[in-house]
Amino acid sequence: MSNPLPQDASNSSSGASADFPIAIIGSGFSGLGTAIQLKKAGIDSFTIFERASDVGGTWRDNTYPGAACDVPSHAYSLSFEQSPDWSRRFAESGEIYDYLKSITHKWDLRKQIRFNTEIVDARFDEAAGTWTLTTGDDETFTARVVVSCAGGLVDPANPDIKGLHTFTGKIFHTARWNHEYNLAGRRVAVIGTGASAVQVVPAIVDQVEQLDVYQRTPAWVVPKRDKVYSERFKRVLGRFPILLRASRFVTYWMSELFGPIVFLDNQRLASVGKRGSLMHLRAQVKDPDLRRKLRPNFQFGCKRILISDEYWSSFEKPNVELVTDPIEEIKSTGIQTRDGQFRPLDAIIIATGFELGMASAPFPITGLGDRSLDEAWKDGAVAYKGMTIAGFPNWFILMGPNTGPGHTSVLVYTEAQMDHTVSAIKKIRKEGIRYVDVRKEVQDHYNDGLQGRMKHMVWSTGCNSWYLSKDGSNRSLYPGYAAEYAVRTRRFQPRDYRLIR
Ligand code: N01
Repeated sequence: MSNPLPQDASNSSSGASADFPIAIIGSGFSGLGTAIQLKKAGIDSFTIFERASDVGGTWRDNTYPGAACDVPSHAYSLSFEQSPDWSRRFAESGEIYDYLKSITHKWDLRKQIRFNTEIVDARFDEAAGTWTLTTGDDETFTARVVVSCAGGLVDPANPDIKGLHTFTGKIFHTARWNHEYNLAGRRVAVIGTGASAVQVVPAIVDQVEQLDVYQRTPAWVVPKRDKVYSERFKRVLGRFPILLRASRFVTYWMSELFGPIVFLDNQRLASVGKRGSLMHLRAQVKDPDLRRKLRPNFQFGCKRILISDEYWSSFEKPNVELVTDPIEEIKSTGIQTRDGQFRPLDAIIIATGFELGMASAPFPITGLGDRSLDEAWKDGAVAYKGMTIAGFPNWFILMGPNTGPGHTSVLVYTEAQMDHTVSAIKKIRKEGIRYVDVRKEVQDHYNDGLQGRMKHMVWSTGCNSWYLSKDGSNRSLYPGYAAEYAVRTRRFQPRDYRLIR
């Protein structure tokens, strides 16, 4: 049976359509932020579908020791829900999770969230202008608009290493940390040296007996300069919110100012970042042999820049070994590298990132003319401004293709997407439009421009990273300033869409 979503409680006061069910998929930053913006616009007729049993997305799932954001919290929080209470410059995962729970509570969102409800299929009905969503329990719901906030870096990627499943010790991914297992006194391996590893390695190094870090590619690391905020500082921020806004403003514009060092393919600019990172390496690691192994040989910014004041120095500790010889095989009691060396282990921590393949389309989605999104995206994920896809009307994606930053807070992008989506919903509702469908030629023109600019970006300089699809194209990041993306995205432009009444 197909249940309509709840009616809009605000309809009578807003004078808008009495029945306009909206489905939001996911309750991380994007889903909660969209819900709040809808409420602020007087639209209450939404239901959030969440496959887990709580809100929080990434920050509910990533609980590994050391997990924290790498953008200062005054900027890595919603601009319309700022908090003076962050305990430190770069908040740890638990504090961000608490922040997300607190805004959920403040806006009384839980009653509109269906937890433990995974959407497994979505199909558009052109005549009715509605989406039918099917859950894992085979329930169906109809919605006029779907806002997909399913997130990009969600499902853990396990490495394709021979013998991975034969290991008889403990083995777990950073994004599914095993808190029952005590690492104290154990021989532990970390596979991978990306953003997750750079945080977990220093956090566990002093607990374990032996730590082997398996590095396939070294990463550029820059100083973090974290600091704890005093109670007095937080009180002042609480009393004078303008200072909080100023802190956010400075972080935002500094990131924009230095952004080209990180995102442009420009040797001279990159050398500024590279020099800073190499100075950091020299200060952290005294052993020249070790420094040589840790020094990246690809352009600064090509992979995500990592920030840490403790990662590189961890390798000078007597219980840590940096293993650069490729892994040959995982055996039942340890790892063997290609040089024939076998290192016995009690536990293996997989820090190899996330499955990105079809991040914005994690289940079958069928649009106009029975066309599936898999089919539409067979040559790669494309969307207009990363949000709407021709042939998939009234479907909005947050954190969709080419909307990630390499240099600043992703929330700048998602907030612009929330504004765009809410302004589209307001128009559809007010004018009784059956559906809006982005014009194919507008979408193509936008993406041709985007991919043209991509050639001038550092991510295209030959390194391998999760930013790139299998065919080498970049469907992840936005090739430019966050401010530019926000300005061109914030408002829904009806002329870019077919408006079917
Ligand atoms: O994953 P990654 P991550 N054998 O893909 C290696 C966000 N994030 O979880 O470089 C051996 O960056 C791989 O090696 P290589 C953030 O956006 C944010 O660390 O491909 N090694 C690499 O070293 C980030 O960018 C935060 O040669 C293998 C590592 O595993 C994104 O999540 C914190 C391998 C994967 O690095 C992903 O970060 C954490 C194999 N078969 C994450 N396969 C913060 O905000 C892969 N690797 C702080």
